[in-house]
Amino acid sequence: MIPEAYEMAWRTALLLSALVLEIKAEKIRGVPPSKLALYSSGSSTFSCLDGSLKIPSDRVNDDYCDCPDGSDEPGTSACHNGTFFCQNAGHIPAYIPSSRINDGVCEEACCDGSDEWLGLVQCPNTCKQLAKVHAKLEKERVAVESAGWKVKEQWIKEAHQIRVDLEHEINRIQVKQEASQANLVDMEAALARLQEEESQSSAAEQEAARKLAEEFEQSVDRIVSQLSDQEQRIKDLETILSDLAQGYNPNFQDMAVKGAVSAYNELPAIVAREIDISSVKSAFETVSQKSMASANSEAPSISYISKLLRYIKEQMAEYGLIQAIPEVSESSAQSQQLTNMRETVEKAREEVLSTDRDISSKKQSLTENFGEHDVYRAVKGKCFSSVISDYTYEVCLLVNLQQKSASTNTLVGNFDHVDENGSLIYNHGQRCWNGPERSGRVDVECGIENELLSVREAQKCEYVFRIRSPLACKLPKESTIKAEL
Ligand code: MAN
Repeated sequence: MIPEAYEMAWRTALLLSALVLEIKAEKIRGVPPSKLALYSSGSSTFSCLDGSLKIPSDRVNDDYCDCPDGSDEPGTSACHNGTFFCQNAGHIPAYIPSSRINDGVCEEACCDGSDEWLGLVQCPNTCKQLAKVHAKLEKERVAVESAGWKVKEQWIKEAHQIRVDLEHEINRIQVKQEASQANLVDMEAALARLQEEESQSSAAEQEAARKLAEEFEQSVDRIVSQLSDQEQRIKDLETILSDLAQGYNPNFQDMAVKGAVSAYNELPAIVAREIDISSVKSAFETVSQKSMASANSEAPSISYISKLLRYIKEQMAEYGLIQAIPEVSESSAQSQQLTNMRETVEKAREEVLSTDRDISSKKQSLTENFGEHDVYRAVKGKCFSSVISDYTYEVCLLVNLQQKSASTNTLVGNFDHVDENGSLIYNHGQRCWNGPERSGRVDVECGIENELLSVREAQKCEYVFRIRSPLACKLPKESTIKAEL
C-alpha cells in the first residue's frame, strides 16, 4: 500500500472509532461516571438498576421505557420516574427529572446545556460563570460556618461544664439529702414517743376532767339546793311577817313589833334584787355538759380538755367553790411541745420531699435531649427578638416564644423538645380565640450570632420561626456535590 493510501486508511479508522465512541456516549447519555460501567459493560443485555428486568442493550435510551425504575432511559424523557445526570464540567454536577430533557427550556441546574441535546433550544454553557459565583458564595459561607463553629465550640465546652457542674450539684444534694432523711427518721421516732406519752397523759386528763365535772355537778346541785332552801326560808319569813303586819294590834305599844312591821313594809325594794337561781344554774349546767361531753368523747384533743379544765376551774373559783386557779398545767405545756414537734417534723418532711423533687428534676435535665454535643444546654434562656409586621417576636432559646405588641404580650409556646431535624419545638401557648393553643417551631440555620430572621403563621396560631445561630454551624469541610431532586 502506498503511504498516502495507508495514512488515509489510518485516519478513516481513527474517525470511525471516534464516531463509535460518540455513538456509545450518546447511548449512555445522562448517566453519572459512577454508574457508567453498568451501561457500557459490552454485554448484549442491560440489567435494570433495581434488578427487576434484563433487556437487550439496544433498548437503553431508545426513547421507550422498559425498566420499572426508569433506569433504561437516563438520557430521554420516556420514563416518568427517570433521572438525568448533567456533568456540568467545571462546576457542580447535578441530576434533573428526565421529564425536563428536551422540553425546550434550559435547565438552570444543567449549566452545561446537556439537557437540551436535541437542539430544540440553544443552551449556552454557563458553568464557568456559575462556578465563579458559586466559589465566591461558598467562600463567604465557609467563612460564616467557621466563625459560627468557633462560637459553637465554645458553647459545647460551656454545655459540658454545665453538665459536669450539674452532676456535682446532684451528688452534693444527694449527700445532704441522706443526712436529712436520717434526721427525719430520728425526728419521727421522737414524735411517735411524744405522741405515746401524750396519749397516756390524755387518758389521765380525761379522767381528771370527768372527775372534776362530777364534782362540779355536785357543787352546782348543792349550791342550787342551798339557794332554793334559802329562797323557801325567805318566803316563809315573809309570810310570817306579812301575817304579823296585818294582824298586830297597833294600840298595843310594843316597840319591837312596831319596828318589825315598819321594816317589813320597806322590804319590797330588797326583794326586787333577789338572786336569779335559774340563770346561775343554767351557766353551771353548760360548763358541766361541756366537760362531760369532752370526757366521754372518743378522742378529745388535749388542748381542748386543758382549756375546758381551766375554764371550769375559773368558774369554780369565781363562785368561791375553790381557792384559785392554778397556772398553765404541765399537760398543756406538753401538748404545746407536741404541736411544735409535729410542725418541725412536717417541715422536715416537706424539705425532704422538695429536695427529692429537685434531685429528680436535675437528673431529668441530664437525660434531656439538648441536641448534638449537648450544645443547647449552654444557650438555655438566651433571648433575642425582631420586629416582624405588626409584632415584636421574641425567641428565648429552650424557654419560650412570645408575640408582643404595644398592648399585648402573647405566649406562643413553652419549650418542649428538639426534633429530629434540630428544630426547637414550643407548645402550649395562649389559646387562640376559637382555635387551638398557640405553638411554634424554630428552624435554625448557621450564622455567626443569634438572630431572628422571619416568622410566618403557617396555620392559624401555628408559627414557624427562622433563626440564624451558631447552633446550626458545622465543622467546615469540602463542599459536597449539590444534587437537585
Ligand atoms: C392575634 C395574633 C395572631 C393570631 C390571632 C388569632 O391577633 O396572635 O397571630 O392569628 O390572634 O385570633
